[in-house]
Amino acid sequence: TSTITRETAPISLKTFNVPNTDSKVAKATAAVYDWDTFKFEPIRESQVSRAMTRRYFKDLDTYAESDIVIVGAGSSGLTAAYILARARPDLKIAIIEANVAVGGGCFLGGQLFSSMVLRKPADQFIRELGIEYEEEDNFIVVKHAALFITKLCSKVLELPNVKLFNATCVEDLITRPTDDGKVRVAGVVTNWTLVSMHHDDQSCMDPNTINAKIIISCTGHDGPMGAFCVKRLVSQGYIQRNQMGCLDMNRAEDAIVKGTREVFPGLIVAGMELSECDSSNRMGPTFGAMVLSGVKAAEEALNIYET
Ligand code: AHZ
Repeated sequence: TSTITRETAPISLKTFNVPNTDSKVAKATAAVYDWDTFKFEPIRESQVSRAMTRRYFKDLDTYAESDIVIVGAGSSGLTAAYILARARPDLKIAIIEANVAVGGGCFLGGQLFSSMVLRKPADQFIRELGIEYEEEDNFIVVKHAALFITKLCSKVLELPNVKLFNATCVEDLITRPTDDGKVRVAGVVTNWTLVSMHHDDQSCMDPNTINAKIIISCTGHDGPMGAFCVKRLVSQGYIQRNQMGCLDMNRAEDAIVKGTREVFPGLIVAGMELSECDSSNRMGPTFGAMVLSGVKAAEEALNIYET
C-alpha cells in the first residue's frame, strides 16, 4: 500500500488572507480560497479506486442479507425508504434502482413542466421534509419536482441503515416454498443495468442476489421498463395481471394508496406498479398518491416485521 503524506494544513478560513475588494463575488469566494496560492492536496489514482471499491464491496457484503429491499427509487420507493429507515434504524434497507439517476418520473411534474402538484392530505409529508410550497385550495404546488425528489433522496441517503445500489437492475425474484405448500418471495436477483441491456449480444453474465424478508416493489406502471415484479409473478401464474385503467385523477389516487399492500407473500407493491395488478386508473401528473402509497408500504412492511 502507498501512503501520501499530508503536507498542507486543512482548509480553514484562517489559512487564507481575505483580499480587500469591493466585488461581492470575490468576497464570497476569497473568504475560503486564495486562488493565487490555490493547490489541491496530492493524490495517487489508486487511492481513488480503493476509496470507492472498498466501500462498495463492503456494502455488497453487508446488504447481501438485507431486511427490506425496495425496488425502484422513484417518488413512492424513496418515500417508503424514508419512513422505514427512520422508524426502524435496526433494519438494513437496500434500494435497487435501474437508472443511474434516482427519481423515476419525478424530475418533472408532467410533460415538460417543472412544478409538482400534490393533492391534500399529502401536504403533511412535504412539511415533514421541510420543502416550501404554494397552497391552492385542495392541493399544493412545489416549485420544481426535482426539488422534492432531490431533497427526499438526500434525506434517505443520510440515514446510516440505507444503501442505494443505482445502475443496478432487478432481473428476477428469489422464491421459496413455504411450510403450507405455497411460495413466498425471499429476495431479488440483480445485475448491472448495462449487463441487463446486453443479454442479447453478450455471452451470459450471471447475476447477483440479495436475500430479504420483505421486498417493496415500486417500479412504476408498465412501459419500456416498469411493473417488473408484478409482471414476473404474473408470468409464473402466481398473481393475475389486470392492466392499468385510463386516467381518472379522483379515482386513481385513492385506489393506489388504499390498495398498497402485500400482494403476494413477501412482496409489497406500491406506487403506479400497483395499477398493473389492481387495474386502478392512471392519475397523470399528481403525486400525492405516490408519496402516501410509499408511507402505506412502509407501514405494511413494519406490520409484517412486528408480527
Ligand atoms: O428506473 C425506474 C424508476 O426510477 C425503476 N425501475 C423500473 N424497473 C426496475 C427494475 N430494477 C430496478 N427492474 C427499476 N429499478 O423504478 C422507478 C419507478 O419510478 P416511477 O417514478 O416510474 O414510479 P412511481 O410509482 O414511484 O411514480 C409514478 C409516477 C407517476 S406515473 C403517472 C402516470 O403515468 O399517470 N403518474 C404518476 C404520479
